[in-house]
Amino acid sequence: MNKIAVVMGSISDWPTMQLTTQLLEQLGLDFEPKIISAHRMPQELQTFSQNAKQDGFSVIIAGAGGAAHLPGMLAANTILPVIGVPIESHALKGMDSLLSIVQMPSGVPVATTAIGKAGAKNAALLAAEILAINDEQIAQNLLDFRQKQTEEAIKSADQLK
Ligand code: RP5
Repeated sequence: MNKIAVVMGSISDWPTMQLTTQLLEQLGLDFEPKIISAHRMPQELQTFSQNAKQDGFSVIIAGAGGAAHLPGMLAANTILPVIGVPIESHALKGMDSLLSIVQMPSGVPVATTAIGKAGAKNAALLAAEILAINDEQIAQNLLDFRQKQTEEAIKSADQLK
């Protein structure tokens, strides 16, 4: 339990999704990175998403770019919360990814983050927040993260001198 799947559509998404796994690691969370392409690996997508809950996953983070059907198709096959990260694509700068992830039909939700790096990091934090509801250690790790972030923001004013 409390395991997070970090799924991406292609190895080309890894530089972005690595920001997710780095933050999960920093927060002390258990995660598994995977490449599952909605279009190139439809069978694998179905098998993974249908078994994810019984395989011990609690949250799925899914990053994809372009015609980014991965998060929505994972969500179609599971009631685990799915967080979608729109990868910044070359052609349309991630607007394509964002719109194809965020515009889910009613009944099958995907919690969609910002495009690119900020979204990848926030996906990790959102997953941690979901798990923190029932885990005091994760909650404390998140509070520590926030505290450090605040201190760094305050300290950054030193650079103005
Ligand atoms: C999507 O297509 C992936 O998520 C990736 O962002 C995009 C391009 O994939 P590659 O052609 O770089 O493998 O499925």
